[in-house]
Amino acid sequence: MSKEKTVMLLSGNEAFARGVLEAGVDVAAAYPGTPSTEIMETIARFGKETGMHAEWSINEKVAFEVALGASWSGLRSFTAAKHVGLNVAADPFFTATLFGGMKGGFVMVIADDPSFHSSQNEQDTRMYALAAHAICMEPSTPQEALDMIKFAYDFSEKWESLVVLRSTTRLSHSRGPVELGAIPKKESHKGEFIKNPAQFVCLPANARRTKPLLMEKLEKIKEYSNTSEWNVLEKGDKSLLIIASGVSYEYVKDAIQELNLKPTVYKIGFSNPLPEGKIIELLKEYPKCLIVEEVEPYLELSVKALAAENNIQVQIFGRKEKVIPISNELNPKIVKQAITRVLNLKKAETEEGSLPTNAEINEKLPNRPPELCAGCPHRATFFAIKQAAKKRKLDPIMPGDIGCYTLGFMPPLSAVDTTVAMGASIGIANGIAQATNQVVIPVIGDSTFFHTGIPALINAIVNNAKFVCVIMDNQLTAMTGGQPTPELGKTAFGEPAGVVSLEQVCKGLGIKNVEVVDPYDLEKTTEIIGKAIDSGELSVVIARRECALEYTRQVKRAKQKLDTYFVDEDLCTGCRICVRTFACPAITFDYDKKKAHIDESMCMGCGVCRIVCPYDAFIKR
Ligand SMILES: Cc1ncc(C[n+]2csc(CCOP(=O)(O)OP(=O)(O)O)c2C)c(N)n1
Ligand code: SF4
Ligand code: SF4
Repeated sequence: MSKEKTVMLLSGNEAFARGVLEAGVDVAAAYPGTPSTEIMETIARFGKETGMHAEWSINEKVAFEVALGASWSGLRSFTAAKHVGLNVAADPFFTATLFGGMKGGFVMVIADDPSFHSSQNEQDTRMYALAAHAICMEPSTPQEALDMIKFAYDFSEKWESLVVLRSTTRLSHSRGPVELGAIPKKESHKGEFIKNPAQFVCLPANARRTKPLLMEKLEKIKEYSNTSEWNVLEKGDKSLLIIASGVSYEYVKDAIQELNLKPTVYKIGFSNPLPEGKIIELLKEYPKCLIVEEVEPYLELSVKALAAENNIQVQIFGRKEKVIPISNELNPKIVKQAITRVLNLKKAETEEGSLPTNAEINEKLPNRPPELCAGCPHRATFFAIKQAAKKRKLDPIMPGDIGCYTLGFMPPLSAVDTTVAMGASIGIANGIAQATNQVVIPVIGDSTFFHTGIPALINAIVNNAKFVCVIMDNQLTAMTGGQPTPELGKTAFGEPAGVVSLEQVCKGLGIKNVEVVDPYDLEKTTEIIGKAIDSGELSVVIARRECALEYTRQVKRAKQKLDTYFVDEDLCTGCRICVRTFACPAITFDYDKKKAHIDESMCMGCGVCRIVCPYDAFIKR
């Protein structure tokens, strides 16, 4: 009797996680970042019973090194990150791909974010793979995400090479039916590191020997790529060859169906090394070729180079010809327009049938700018910094960082002057403090401080940079959904773990002025920040208060009531100080009555508005 298949509707990220479990991975390590976060979250939810080790590492570089160490010890290992996370891990990544020696399969998923949905830039991980000579694959659907991961482990072990799976936001976050396989039961998740300095000591002499070997290996893998089952040729008519990868392939399928065309489509799933022989063969057969891909012209540059090197007379269309936009996500409509232009079809044919684009949908939706939640402790900390500066008639420079508190740049707080990359607030503060006589107050979250803030603070100590570093300590990584920070003492599985104290770290570095304040105690926080400014010394103020969203969740889970506030209209003078300067989203202003108003369904009862109002009009219910 045949066994029933189990099919589930999974997001791409859940499918990656399921693939990790089905591949019998022993060690998984990651640092959160949209759009990759849910991969590790899912592994953390279901991985414990397999006996594997799963961890939220302190940053992507450490996560990569944890996985590398495990792979070199003969275990199947995994890491995941958002695209900019690969920048943080780039140093060991480049060397690990050169040296190889993966005894246990080592697979990493890097999720790119075309359209900058939750990122400061658009990067194309395929370019990294090319530069680092890493094997790279691109799934198009959640089913492929699962299947490719399992394949990638066998492949990684066969070639002793790291395999990078490139995802994008649309694949990571959209759902599709996925046929599940079995999760193997393993006796042990322990390996053995067998010493081999020629393989694992990445010194120049070893690297010189390793590089030609790597190039030889890649040539062999290129041969494999030409016949790989992940590079799929869908033969159509001779009018056009379309080469596409990742979710772009899905857009191509929709577009040609809507246009009722049948061009030939070559879907690239094995992206580095590319199936060059197969591409050359195909280019010779078609008058026109359209390249459909997201972020950078990775395929386009290679295909054009292959055509030129081999004197193939084919017109190739992509970004350079402005047929495919140079930035942002694609969609079926954009692909339809591209095909229409390349084939000189009538324009009207592209306008019918397509779903509206994101931009078209957004135009119709009410504008809701992102803002700090009601009761967010970061708002109170920003307010205190501003108050302390105002009292001293100062306009401090406030280099900001990446986390919920980045939203402090919005008016009326307008309290973030720079944001570049995780940990950059303190680094940039070093630079501005050395370059100017201005007062500098970098603001950084607790998770970000542990991630990459600490070296920049050490840099300030050893170079006599003077500034007041404010660590906004909400006790978790709020922006990516509340993962634990080192202060929480919890593993990814929720088990008890060691704790690292922020104040002890700062004091241990030798900083004398380290203070811990509660931002809800606005007066005290303002006073302490003021004192730190007056000292003219390198100081750290840790503003510690739990994330308001997390607190609200806990109260609701415990079926308790929040202590909300309301406005006593007899006391409210209509001065608007609360909305003009503090701007908690639970507070609005009724222009008919000329009174402030609290939406108690939003209020979480922090009580900070009570201190902000000069007329004591905010009353606890
Ligand atoms: C290199 C890199 N990795 C991951 C991210 C995703 N990310 C954005 S902010 C953030 C941390 C936020 O935590 P924290 O600093 O504690 O601030 P909070 O959001 O809790 O206020 C993370 C992981 C990123 N932007 N860049
Ligand atoms: S999630 Fe938490 S830290 Fe982020 S804005 Fe809301 S209250 Fe503030
Ligand atoms: S108490 Fe005041 S500041 Fe706090 S959440 Fe409620 S309205 Fe906002």
